[in-house]
Amino acid sequence: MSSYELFYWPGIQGRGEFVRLVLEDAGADYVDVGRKPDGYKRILAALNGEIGPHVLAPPILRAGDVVLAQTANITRFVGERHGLAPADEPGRLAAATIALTIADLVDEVHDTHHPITVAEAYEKQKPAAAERARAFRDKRLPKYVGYLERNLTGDWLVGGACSYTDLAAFQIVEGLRYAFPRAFAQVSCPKLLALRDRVAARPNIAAYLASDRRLPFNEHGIFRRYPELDSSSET
Ligand SMILES: N[C@@H](CCC(=O)N[C@@H](CS)C(=O)NCC(=O)O)C(=O)O
Repeated sequence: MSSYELFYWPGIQGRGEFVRLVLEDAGADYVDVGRKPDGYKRILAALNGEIGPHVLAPPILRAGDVVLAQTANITRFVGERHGLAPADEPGRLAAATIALTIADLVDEVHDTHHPITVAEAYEKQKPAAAERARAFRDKRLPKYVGYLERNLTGDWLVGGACSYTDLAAFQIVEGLRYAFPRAFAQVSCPKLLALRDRVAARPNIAAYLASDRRLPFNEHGIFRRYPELDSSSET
């Protein structure tokens, strides 16, 4: 049996991708349950409490007797077990703080296409989505990107080595470039872009990105390319 089982919806990167990147960089032995033939059924069973009572939504990770959810919590857990986290407590807390802030950013990206309810499709909430996306592009995107940029005083976000937080920052750059190519291009963040390249060049990450385990972005995940939600080309 594998050391880790990741329970996440099939067919999308979504929040599961933040977990996959840490497992892949660590070279961990894991099963992406959602991509197995009975995966969808097993995810529904997990959400029904079958593997533990504390989980409400994917991603969920099982490691032996340990079952946990919440993306930043999972990436911290795996990162700390595999040397992808600072060794000292202040560093660990700083990495967790940044990871939780990135989770907030992910929520805000999600809300650009689902500003009213997750129970209805984007197509049913387009006017609100347009307003929400404008506010996100104008204020929130520059604020979060600026936050990551100013945390980069060295090669990595916390301490002297790559941590799970850097892998999350990589995914943010990839996602924002996919979903908001024009708005993202307008924000200056040379250090964050250099971090993205350093992460992409890590051997296990490079191998993962070239594999069929790395799903392409699509319009079912968190980062969706709806050109009408990006800046217009003139601005
Ligand atoms: N704060 C949670 C959010 C989890 C979440 O919203 N998961 C989505 C998929 S990315 C889901 O399927 N949610 C179902 C639900 O909330 O009922 C995290 O960061 O993991």
